[in-house]
Amino acid sequence: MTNEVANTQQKTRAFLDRQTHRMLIGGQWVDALNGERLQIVNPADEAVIGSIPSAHAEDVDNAVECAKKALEHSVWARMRPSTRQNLLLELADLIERDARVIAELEAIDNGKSAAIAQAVDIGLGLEFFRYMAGWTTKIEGSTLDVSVPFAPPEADFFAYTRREPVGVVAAIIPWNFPFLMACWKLAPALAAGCTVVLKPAEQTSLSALYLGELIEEANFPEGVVNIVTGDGQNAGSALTKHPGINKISFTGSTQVGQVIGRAAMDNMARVTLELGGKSPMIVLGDCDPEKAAQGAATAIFFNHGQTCSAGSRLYVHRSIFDAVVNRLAELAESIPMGSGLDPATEMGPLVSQVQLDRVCHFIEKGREEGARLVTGGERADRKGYYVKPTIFTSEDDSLVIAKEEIFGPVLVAIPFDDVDDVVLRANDSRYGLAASIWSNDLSQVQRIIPRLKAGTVWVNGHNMLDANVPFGGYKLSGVGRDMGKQSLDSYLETKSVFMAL
Ligand code: TXE
Repeated sequence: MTNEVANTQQKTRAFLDRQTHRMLIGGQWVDALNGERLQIVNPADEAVIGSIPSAHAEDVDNAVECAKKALEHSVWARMRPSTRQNLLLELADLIERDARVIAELEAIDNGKSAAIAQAVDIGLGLEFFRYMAGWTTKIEGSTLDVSVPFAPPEADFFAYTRREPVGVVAAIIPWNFPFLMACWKLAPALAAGCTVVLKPAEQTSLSALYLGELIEEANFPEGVVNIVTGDGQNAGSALTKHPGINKISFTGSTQVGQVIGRAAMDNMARVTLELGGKSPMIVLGDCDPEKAAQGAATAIFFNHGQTCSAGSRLYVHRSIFDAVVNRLAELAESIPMGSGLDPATEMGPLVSQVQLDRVCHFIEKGREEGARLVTGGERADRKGYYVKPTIFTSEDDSLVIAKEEIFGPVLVAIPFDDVDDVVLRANDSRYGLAASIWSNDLSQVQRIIPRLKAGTVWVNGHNMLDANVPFGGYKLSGVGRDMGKQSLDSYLETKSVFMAL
């Protein structure tokens, strides 16, 4: 047992002590049929702390089969909406009961602060289950007036629509918010009456497996939720190509999202894709530099920059540019860094060696491109995948570091003189996930909002989320929305019924 693991509460430790974890298919905890496993690495100390099954096509076949059976033949198929609602509420209560355990698993598996995860990731996740539980009893179609051509004039017709579960859902999620992303996909799918095969990211599967245990404890019928662990090439790819899948809900890189989108169309599976971003923050000249700096620090450094909506391009009016950047550098240098299990930690390690290399590569690129390094710019001098909070400045926003999603604690600050110009520059990106505007000049702000090509616009804040508010992207940031009623709708089909009276 590593020191990190020893440091956890009893329940967390008991879960981690199993080391050889299993996946959930049709109500059974199983290994991959070919026996292959993937190692689990704690990013805070690089120690191997166990393994998960590496699922391949045959395991995915089994999971899809079980999900299909549960959809068509189990009590789930005939369950009253109010019973489904109670199951979701029961699950939310169990998540709340074990919030600390789940948060510790996130800290050990992903590197994030357990305290922050408990408040944010787990808190938002369980709220989302409660929010979606409410919708289970409010799914409705419409009655429609119809005039059917060629029918005899005396004929009467009646038409209505029914909303029905889309079917078997493949949910493929990333490693940056492992538990929360599982909730974003599972809650609306289950509220709609679908069954699910969930594939967590191979780097961070523990909280999803723990959630599987809570799903069993809440007494969901077997096969309603199946959790298949494994990598993208084998497990993920088999799942997205499976003809038994009716909808794919994916959060991850744009590159994989494009592959999944194409595979989905082969089977006409419905898709929701929540992909990458390079979200701009626009700080107008009237903004208090202290407020802007605090806001920018949270926007980029929250979750170590591993957030799809991270404010990674900071446009500041030239009149306050130096004041904002200098204060931001002070804030960056004062962020307590360490293991996610340490209550003082605000920034933990990046999730993996791969992500560390990727972020360091971009930092190097920034230097080569001639951006000015204000602070950070290197790995922290300690074991684990830690990168110092890094700030570059540049006049030129065509640099690679100002265009590409880095997905780490790396910010590029860029001065601007003219509001019309900065809106064009903010939009000059292949992504369009989110943006924020910082100003008290609300007339100016209101004029900017419709012009920004982004799925979410925050004003005087960044990364604000609520269960009731849809989240998703324009352009290459994705298709469809997670959260809100719009998310529920994407797990429902519409059936039109005509009746001749
Ligand atoms: O993502 P992938 P990676 C971005 C971010 C990051 C980069 C790479 O820029 O640096 O992506 O991260 C599964 N068929 N985001 O490589 O590969 C995979 O197993 C089916 C932004 O980790 O997209 C995992 O479960 N599935 C993003 C999930 O896809 C496949 C969050 C995400 O992995 C697959 C994460 C395939 N062919 C990374 N290949 C965000 N929007 O928040 C992989 N997967």
